[in-house]
Amino acid sequence: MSNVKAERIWSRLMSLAEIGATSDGGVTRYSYTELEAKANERVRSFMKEAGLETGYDAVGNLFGVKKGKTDETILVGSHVDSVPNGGNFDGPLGVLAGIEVLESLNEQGIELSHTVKVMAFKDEEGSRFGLGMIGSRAVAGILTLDELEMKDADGVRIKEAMEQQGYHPESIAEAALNNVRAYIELHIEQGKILEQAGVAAGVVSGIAGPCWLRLKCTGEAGHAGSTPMNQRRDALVGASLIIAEIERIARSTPDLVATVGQIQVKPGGTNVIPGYSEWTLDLRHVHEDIRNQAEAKIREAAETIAKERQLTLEIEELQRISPAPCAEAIQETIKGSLIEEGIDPVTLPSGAGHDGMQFTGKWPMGMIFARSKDGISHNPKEWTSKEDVQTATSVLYRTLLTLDKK
Ligand code: HGY
Ligand code: MN
Ligand code: MN
Ligand code: MN
Repeated sequence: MSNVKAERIWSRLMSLAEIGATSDGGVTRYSYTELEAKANERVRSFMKEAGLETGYDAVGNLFGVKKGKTDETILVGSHVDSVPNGGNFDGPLGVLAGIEVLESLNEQGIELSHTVKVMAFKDEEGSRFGLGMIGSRAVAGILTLDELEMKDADGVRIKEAMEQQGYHPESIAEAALNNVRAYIELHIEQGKILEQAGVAAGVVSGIAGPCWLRLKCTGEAGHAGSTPMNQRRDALVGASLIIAEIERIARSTPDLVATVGQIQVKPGGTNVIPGYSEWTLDLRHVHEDIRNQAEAKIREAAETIAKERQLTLEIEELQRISPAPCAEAIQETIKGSLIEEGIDPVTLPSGAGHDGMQFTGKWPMGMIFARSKDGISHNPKEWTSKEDVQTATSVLYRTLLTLDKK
């Protein structure tokens, strides 16, 4: 029995949901804002209740530590930032479950060989600046000063936002960790596989790699009434034709997913032919070569359409992360934990990106998924039952104890 208490996780989840709550029960919590700082301080209070040593690293990743007999560290983590009007489980469940596991061990007076550090990584979602996983990149020692030049919708650069929150861009290298044994993350599945399999939790085989682009079309604004159709350089029509091609290419490539999540049109008058359009593309696949081939086809189609429509096209790369395999040994450990919990192990890929991707090649990474109701996520209707929270957290507890013995 793991002795973890879902009730405690649940009340903390609901408490955290108050910070950045939206009118329809969702949450909007962007990185390096006062709101996120408030959320981090609330999580920090939970870490203190759990008897952990707490602090923030050089980029503002919040951490809570349970000292072990050795300094070799097992990292457990996730994030508390969100997408716009997201759900209340995506990220917080993993952080709060990690705290609960350590609190339960402390309550039982169980000492571990390894030191365990539970972390709330900064800006996993990339919602504000377009660069995701800022905190875990810094922990992996791969965050660059160039990346801190990326701007939010108000033109505020990441480095300025960091400074506003009291962090120093020039010291980001200090956040890099070493002497790490492994990283494990509990996260909601955000899909329907576990629900269809009828199980509360599962083990992740690997994480699909996202490539984010921003495409910009420039044509010519004009009068909607007096400009014949064959004399227009309509930037929205250009965007629409390109997006239709993206959809066609994605639907004809098995397991590829392509999403246009944001689009802007200027000047935006009803009677004005759009002279400018820009939109984002989120392209993913568990195999990098298939993703890259699809990207090449999309780029070619976009250039052809822009030429035909006498538009200028600019394509900006926002982020490109390679797909990340989960360590076989940790997958086996998680399967063992699932069996101890009386669950037939279901192994599944993650279409969603996660902080653990940044640790590929650094230390072994593994993920546990908790069942998502109707597979909904990035949506206020995102939901995982308290019973499933109990089960998934017990699987995390067992996995940590087994890893600690290795
Ligand atoms: O975009 C993602 O896959 C994750 O939610 N950051
Ligand atoms: Mn997410
Ligand atoms: Mn997430
Ligand atoms: Mn060890």
